[in-house]
Amino acid sequence: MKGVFVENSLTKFSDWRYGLFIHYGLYSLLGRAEWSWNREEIPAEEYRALANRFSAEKFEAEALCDLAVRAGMRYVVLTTMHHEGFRLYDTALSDFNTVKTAAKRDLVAELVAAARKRGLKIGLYHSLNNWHDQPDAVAALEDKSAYARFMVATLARIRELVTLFNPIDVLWYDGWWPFNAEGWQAEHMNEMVRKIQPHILFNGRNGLSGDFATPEGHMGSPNPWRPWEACMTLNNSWGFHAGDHDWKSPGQVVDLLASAAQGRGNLLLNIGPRGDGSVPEESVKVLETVGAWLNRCGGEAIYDTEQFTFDLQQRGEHRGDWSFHGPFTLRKNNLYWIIRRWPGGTLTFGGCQAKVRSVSLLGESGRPVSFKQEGTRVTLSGLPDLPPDPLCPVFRIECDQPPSLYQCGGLRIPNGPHPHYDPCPSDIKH
Ligand code: FHN
Repeated sequence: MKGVFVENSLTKFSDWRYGLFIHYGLYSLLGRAEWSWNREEIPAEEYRALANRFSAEKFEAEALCDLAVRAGMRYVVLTTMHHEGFRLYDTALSDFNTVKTAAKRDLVAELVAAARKRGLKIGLYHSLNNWHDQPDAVAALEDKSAYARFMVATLARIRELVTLFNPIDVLWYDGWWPFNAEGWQAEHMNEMVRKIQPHILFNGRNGLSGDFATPEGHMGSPNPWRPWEACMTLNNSWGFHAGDHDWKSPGQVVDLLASAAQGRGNLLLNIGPRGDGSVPEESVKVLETVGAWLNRCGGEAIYDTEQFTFDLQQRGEHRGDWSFHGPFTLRKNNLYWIIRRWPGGTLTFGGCQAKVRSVSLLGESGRPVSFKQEGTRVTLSGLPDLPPDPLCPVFRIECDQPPSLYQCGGLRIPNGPHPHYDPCPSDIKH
């Protein structure tokens, strides 16, 4: 199927909203992120020898999936094999894997079982690029016979993966360079996989557009009517980096979630376990803090929302945040205001194209809030000087119809294709 979004019970993809991305491999032992073999030109034998001390003694699938649940996440995506070619599962195609080396464990099988036990959706990341096995993609690009052998091996790996782990929900392709869809035989690849798992979803990273767009490092998709999933690091590294302490704050993660909620997209937020499999405590703390907020008051504003973007200029960021206090999200007749900067006293927003019926503060108190509406201008009053939530207070603004917000300069995205509207400016690549 050419990138047709497969609608079935497994694939209400945008409802998943929030997932845990896990980058774990031999590179984790080095602590210099996942490209260190390539960037440092480490000799192949020296890199391969890492497998002899990759014991993964603190890799605990149950604890990782418990963390995902506490974080408020609904799915997990694990790297089964990154570009380094080291498989975290029991493959018959290579001994370069965690069962035949120091760990003596099938880490993918452990995680899939733990995820299923908790009702988490499961995505398996798999790199098409493979720096370990020969011929590699570079040789394949330069030599026809090498290309034929490379593709036989690549397709065999993909076929084995989706046969060993069946059913899963997403096959998360990565490492798509240097080939295009034709080079990867991507139509055949996807048809081969769908013969084994008809329900499975593909991201758009084997040269085809896949079932969902896959922005990386930024929120939002150029085509607002197609499912999308933004993958983001919690610091600046996918694989564990001992020197990267630049952790996003819980408030910044809330901004990312609000952006996903506004655009009916997903946030796939990454952790990079250390070489022994343990998870950096700072990343656990951020995930748990945001998870507690989702559970306390934020979940109603983040999950099961409708598309809501009213400023074309900010479309790429899906911010929909004209107020300087925090982003809005939308769910049926309710507007949600996530307050990231609490001024106290009163809060006002303009451009409200619906009649407000009531305003309440989400969370334990759930108390009603005084408000007045003058035309499209709404003012909430009687607010305490200090924010009533330790992370981000959230207001539910109940309206007489699905509200839209727009003001001078900001426009609503049409609810569907429009003869004069260009949803995908040519400067946006995917
Ligand atoms: O090269 C990889 C990178 O290491 C990381 O896995 C990201 C995650 O989306 N994908 C590729 C870069 O786009």
